[in-house]
Amino acid sequence: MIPASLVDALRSARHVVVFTGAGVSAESGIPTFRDSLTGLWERFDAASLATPEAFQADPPLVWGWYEWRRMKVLQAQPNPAHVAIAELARHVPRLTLVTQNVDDLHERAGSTDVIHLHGSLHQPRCFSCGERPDTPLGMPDEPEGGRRLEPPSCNACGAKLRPGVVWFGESLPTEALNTAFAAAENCDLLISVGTSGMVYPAAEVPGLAWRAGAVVVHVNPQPNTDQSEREFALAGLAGEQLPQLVD
Ligand code: BJW
Ligand code: ZN
Repeated sequence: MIPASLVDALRSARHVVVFTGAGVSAESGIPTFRDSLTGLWERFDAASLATPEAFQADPPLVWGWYEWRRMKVLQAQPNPAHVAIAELARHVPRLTLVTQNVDDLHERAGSTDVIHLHGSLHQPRCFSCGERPDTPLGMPDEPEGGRRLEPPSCNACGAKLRPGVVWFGESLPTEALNTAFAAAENCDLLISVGTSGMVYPAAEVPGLAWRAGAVVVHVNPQPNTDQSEREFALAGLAGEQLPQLVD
């Protein structure tokens, strides 16, 4: 059941921010990071895969693992949660979609102008000069967990390409982060979907909205917030809760 006061807040909102994490893509078969048993960091060591130092130490290990992840995304389809968010954008005066996800399932569900705080699996760039290749990567064929795979070389300088994601210790894209923070501070309602809220500075987004006076709702089977005034938790799967909210 969606609380009546939340329905009212959604009906009257002029600017809605939707802030998503890995949980929004879980029902598409994309593993999250920190869920017990199925989370990526339960099975793989973040420090040896998701840092610039890891890539420098062993480029084929890191590239092959990301190619496996990219393959899983290419094989996946948007789920009812992605579709509901795209639909919501057609029903409110203004919607800003901010995602921490490196997949393209929001775009494939029909969302536009998606703000990717942690980059994209689909936009590799040169580790050395930052140049992006002009031909897209092909369809990878990777076993579970990936295999060692030599990264392609940069056309401009010959150095290795790296995944276009934001690793631990790296700065988030400045314009994306500024736009996300400004939207949070200017919205009437923020819907946070499927995130553990553990990774900064992205995790600041819902709190910024709340402190600026917005209504905040968390959609998560394991809500991780103490609810306060103007704050709701819809305990359940994104693919079930969001279509109900948008109806
Ligand atoms: C469902 C569901 C269903 C399941 N429906 N829900 C302040 C304090 C402490 C540390 C720091 C700090 N500031 C910065 C740091 C360091 C660090 C950090 O935050 N560390 C913390 C882990 C402690 N941050 C950084 O390093 C960031 N950079 C930075 O700060 O730069 C400044 C700087 C420069 C130089 C030196 C130092 C600082 C960069 C962070 C980049 C994070 N990158 C990753 C990997 C991306 C590449 C890749 O994909 O491999 O981004 S980490 C990983 O976590 C990924 C995600 O986007 C991110 C967030 O995870 P998310 O989405 O919340 O997923 P989960 O798995 O955690 O949660 C899933 C949730 O879904 C759960 O709650 C489930 O219950 C739920 N769920 N099924 C709805 N069906
Ligand atoms: Zn280069």
